Amino acid sequence: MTDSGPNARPLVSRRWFATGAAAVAATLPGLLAGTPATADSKPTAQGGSGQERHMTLYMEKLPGGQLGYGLEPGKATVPGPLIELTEGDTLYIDVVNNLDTAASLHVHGVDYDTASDGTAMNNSAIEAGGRRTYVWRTHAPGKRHDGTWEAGSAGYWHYHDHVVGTEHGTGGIRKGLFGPVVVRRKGDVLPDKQFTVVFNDMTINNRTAPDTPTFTAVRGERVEFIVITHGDFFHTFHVHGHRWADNRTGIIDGPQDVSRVIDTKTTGPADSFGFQVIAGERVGSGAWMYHCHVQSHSDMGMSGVFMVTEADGTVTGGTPPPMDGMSHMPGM
Ligand SMILES: [Cu+2]
Repeated sequence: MTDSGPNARPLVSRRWFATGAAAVAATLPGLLAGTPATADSKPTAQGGSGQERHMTLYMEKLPGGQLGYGLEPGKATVPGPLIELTEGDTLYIDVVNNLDTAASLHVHGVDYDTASDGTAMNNSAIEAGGRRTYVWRTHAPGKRHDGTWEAGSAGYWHYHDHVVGTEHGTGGIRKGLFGPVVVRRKGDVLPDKQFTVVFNDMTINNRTAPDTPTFTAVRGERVEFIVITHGDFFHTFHVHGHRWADNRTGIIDGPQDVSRVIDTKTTGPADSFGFQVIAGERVGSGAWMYHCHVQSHSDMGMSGVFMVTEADGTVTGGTPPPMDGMSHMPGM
């Protein structure tokens, strides 16, 4: 499949983003800020002022015994839709359970009370055919009364069922009831494209090669990978030709930033992380492999393609042309 599939979901999340001022700001930063947008300027996350948002999520059966979350009836996907927030936002999610079994929505990383926990233990699951509103809150970093700092909600997180199969949602997760969450800090750089990779047992997004997602980007585009792991195994996410900083965003603050720069990251069940890279930066266009680097896992199909093309759709392969706007960098 190509990125017209579920992993083209940035468009979906942008669309519901677009119901609030944040999306307009994200689309037209220069206009709103009163400064002209230049080739070098990138949209950044706005909001963070306590916006309230609403969305509806449907839990549905998919072909092949899979289950999924979707934004419309009949449109469920594996993984489910990307949900994006900016620190300070509150999200009300009206979840419709169109399954023939109880199921739920449980989230990592954001603030919620037990009524939005999504487990049978505290009576926050949804019976078959029912619906329930879950409330996710987020906050910016701040100083506590004792002078210590409290971390903000920003990060790469995820949601999943916690009911189907066992009280831990083992069956629901195995069949596809999971999806990505990105919480941004005000001012974070926004990507041009977003790709979600879920290592679920011995699959990527419940598929194995050659049916794993092909992610496509034009050289120079800012691309965001969101990586989530589920199931019983530990994996090592690796993407060829690209590297990132092992910090909250994957981007370094400057030449003195001590963040470790990596191109492989070990990840275990319920872990999530993400990062942004520039597609083809210093390496050019072409077919770049991404995969689990546990050798037996990649051999069993945990592998896919990050396809970087030139703007006209061609691929240079071999010698990359210089990146636009990089000629001022030392060493170029
Ligand atoms: Cu693996």
